[in-house]
Amino acid sequence: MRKGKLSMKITKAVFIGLLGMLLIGTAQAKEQSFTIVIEAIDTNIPELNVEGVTVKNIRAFNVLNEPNDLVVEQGTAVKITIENKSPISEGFSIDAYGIQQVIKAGETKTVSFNANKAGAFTIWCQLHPKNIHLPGSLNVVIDAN
Ligand SMILES: [Cu+2]
Repeated sequence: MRKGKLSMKITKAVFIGLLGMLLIGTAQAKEQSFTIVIEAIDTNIPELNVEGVTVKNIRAFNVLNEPNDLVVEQGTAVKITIENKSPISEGFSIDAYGIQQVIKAGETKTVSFNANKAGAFTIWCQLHPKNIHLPGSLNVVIDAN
């Protein structure tokens, strides 16, 4: 009888202990959210001479992501909301994480992934030439703890 009661008490204590560990574990799970705005800076080239041909009033864009650098600790559940303020569709790719999205003009999309690979990874637009689209970077750093 007595022995039975004691083992039940231990079980209860162990259960509470496990529950506590679980709760602490949940609290320590890393999550990070970012919002990236794809901005297009309108550039007007008044006159351009290419191979003897003069072209006037050319509309061009420089596209950049703001912010362009994201830093997270390895193992973080990352959620990125991408807002496209460019007048045309833009791409959003992070090759190492298999991310490749197309966001239409004025559209917002969300990507979620677990940053389980450490390193510096280029965030780029797969739709347009790299010289008009400034690349960004996802830096996954090793947990200091
Ligand atoms: Cu682009």
